[in-house]
Amino acid sequence: MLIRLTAVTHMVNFSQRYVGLDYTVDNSNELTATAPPNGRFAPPGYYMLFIVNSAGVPAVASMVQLTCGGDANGDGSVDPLDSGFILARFGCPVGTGDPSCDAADQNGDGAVDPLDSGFVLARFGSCLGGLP
Ligand SMILES: [Ca+2]
Ligand SMILES: [Ca+2]
Repeated sequence: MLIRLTAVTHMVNFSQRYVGLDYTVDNSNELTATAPPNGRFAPPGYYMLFIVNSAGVPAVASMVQLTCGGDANGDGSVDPLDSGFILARFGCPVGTGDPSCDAADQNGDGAVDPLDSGFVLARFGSCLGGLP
């Protein structure tokens, strides 16, 4: 399960969120959890990732950061600004330590090219917060 890191203001916690995760365990007892399908289930940000045993006892949480597929410029939403970010980086070398080039490779194929803009266009609005 994921529990979002939150902030309380005026005695109300507006960003409180618990997200159950689907998971599988293979023959070597390796557990693989599936991330929420989009930002409506779990908005981008930092979460505590807990594994809970059959008695309901949680392990010590690991901190994880959920990012939004298509959010190339990292502002928390997928919109035309992300396409512009990618367009400005066409041909940018990926995997050489330049974080803006790595972020622009949205489809993860190792190159920053028009396919990355198409990836983002198909996801406009996919990282909006709120209930599913
Ligand atoms: Ca964005
Ligand atoms: Ca790419």
